[in-house]
Amino acid sequence: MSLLPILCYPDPRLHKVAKPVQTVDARIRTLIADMFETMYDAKGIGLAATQVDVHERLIVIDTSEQRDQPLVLINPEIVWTSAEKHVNEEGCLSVPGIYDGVERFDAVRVSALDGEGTARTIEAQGMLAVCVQHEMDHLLGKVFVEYLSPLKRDRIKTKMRKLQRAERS
Ligand code: K2U
Ligand code: ZN
Repeated sequence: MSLLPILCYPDPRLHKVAKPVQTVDARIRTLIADMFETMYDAKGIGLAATQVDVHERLIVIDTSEQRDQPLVLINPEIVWTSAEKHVNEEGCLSVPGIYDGVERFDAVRVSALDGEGTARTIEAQGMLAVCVQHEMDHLLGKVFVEYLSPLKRDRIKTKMRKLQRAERS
């Protein structure tokens, strides 16, 4: 398994729209393993393939306390959303150190293929529901800072560019 580099905002590749996975083959299974290793190493609870510069509809998630309940969503589609929504504080492995409120559905039902290529439907509530919606935005090329005001977003862009310049020097 390998650690994969995570794209950092405002990298334009984060705004590419992911294509459906055609076949759950050895390449995808290796990518899934590498994405989990990368997510756990980065202390994240979710990771979208877009964030590691692979533009296919694949998400890995583990919201468990013990970090032992991996969830793979291939070609995920939200098929139901709750009437209720709430604002939750979100962060993003592609926007390190930035946290802000985003309104999400309290609960969602998601149909997807699992890591074996079997069709599944999951009901998500709480943090899992927030994470699913956050990751599915990534597959559409959307980063959570795009829900914030233009002023906040510009300040975040400036901060991220400074951080990346400092890392290069
Ligand atoms: O997509 C990512 O960058 C992974 C996010 C997923 C996430 C964002 C907001 C709310 C829930 C999940 C990372 O896990 S951000 C780090 C983090 C860790 C625990 C709780 C919230 C955020
Ligand atoms: Zn994110």
